[in-house]
This record gives sequence, structure tokens and C-alpha cells, in this order.
Amino acid sequence: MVTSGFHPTLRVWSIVWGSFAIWSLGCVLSVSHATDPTIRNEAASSAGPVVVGRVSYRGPVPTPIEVPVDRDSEVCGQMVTVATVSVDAATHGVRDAIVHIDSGQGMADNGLRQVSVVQNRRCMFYPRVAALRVGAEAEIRNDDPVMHNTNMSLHNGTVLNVALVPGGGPVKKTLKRQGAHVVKCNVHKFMQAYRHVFSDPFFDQTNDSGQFRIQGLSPGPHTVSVWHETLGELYKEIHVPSGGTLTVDFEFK
Ligand SMILES: [Cu+2]
Repeated sequence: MVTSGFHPTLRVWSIVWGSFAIWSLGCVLSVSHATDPTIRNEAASSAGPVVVGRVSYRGPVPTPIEVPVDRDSEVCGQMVTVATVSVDAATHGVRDAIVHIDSGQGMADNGLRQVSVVQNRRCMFYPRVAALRVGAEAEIRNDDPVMHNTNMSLHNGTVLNVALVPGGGPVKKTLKRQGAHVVKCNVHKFMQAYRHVFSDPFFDQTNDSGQFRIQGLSPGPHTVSVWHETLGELYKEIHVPSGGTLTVDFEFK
């Protein structure tokens, strides 16, 4: 389950993808591609490969952690429930995993800007997880009637550390370096979020049923990485075809 009060439309605010063409898909025939049964290749008549798949987990879902609140209880509540793993009962898909495919080459700045809101609301960050491209702007807001502090770090180095008065913000910060940014509040230790920043557009965040979709890759060998804040990381080597849809599934054990 997710943190109480989470609204799905808050997961990612405004995502402006690069100027990559959207290729049409016409699945015509299937071609047996690899010995790995989790990788399937469906050739298409039109050019442009798409990599899709699902990240799943069939193990016992960790019990949400109950954290006692020692200040601002009139807003935060007496206890805060922190649930970090969301698994769809029907498909076993894991939400909020970050999938990235190594492009093997640097990508030019496309000049477009994503905006990712980091909202402080009822002593939680919303959205908890988001994936962005280098140059994206984090927009930090405090919607609570209490003081919050937003501290973003990358590889334990401080990227941003700002105090927000009640109702304060937005404070804007351009994210210039790739990597997993950890977001914390120094006032409320249980508040945590993540902003994954990539130097290319070949990433996605899994939806409620664990699905992802990444397009625009060059044909050839690539490495797919999957990150989840609690379940860990997975990797898989793939060979992207010149066209069609390659399905790559992942399962956390
Ligand atoms: Cu706080």
C-alpha cells in the first residue's frame, strides 16, 4: 500500500519529453529472439524500437512502518505510516520502480524543461518518487501550516538545503547532475523522497501495475537497470532491435 493520502495524479507533474519522434507500431509477426524467457521481441513493419515490460514482486509485501511523531502532531498526526512498496494484487506489478536503459552515449540538451514539484503536505513529500532529465527544475512547496526543511543530496553531497515557512515556496532548483537525489526534511526525520536524474531520456517510472515503456534507443546491446527504494536493484542485458517492440520483464525476489 502507499502512504495514506497519496493521490496518483501527483506522481509526476509536468513531464516534457524531448523532441524524439513517436514511432507508430504495427505488430505484424513475432520473432523468437533470446533464450531468456523474460525477453520477447515482436517485429514491426514500421521503424523504431520500443522497450516495454513489467517490474513485479511476488514475495511478502513489507508491512508499512509506523513512526511516532514527536512534533507538529496537530498537522502530522500522532503516527505516520510509511509504506514504500506498492504491489498490484492482480498483476504483482511494482509501482514507482525506476527503469533506465544505458544509451552508451551522451545526449545533447534538447532545451526543454521538466518541472517536478516537491510538495510538503501533511508532513510527507509528494510525489515520493520521480524520474527526471538533467536540467529539470525541482519546485519545492510547503502546503502545511508548520515549518519544513527540504534537503536534497546526491552521493551524500548537499544539492539544496532550504527552510520553508508555513505555506512557503515555491523554491526552484535546477538539477544539473545525474544520479539518485535523496530528499529529506531535517525537521521531520520520517519524511523522505527521491528524484532520479538522468543525462538521457531513456527512463521511465513504473505505473500502478508495474509497467514501463522506453523508446528511441539505438539498435544494439544495452543494459537495463531497475531501481526500487526498498526492493533494491536489478540489471539485464538486452539487444534492442531496429524496429518493433522488445518486452523485458523483471521480478524482484
Ligand atoms: Cu518536515
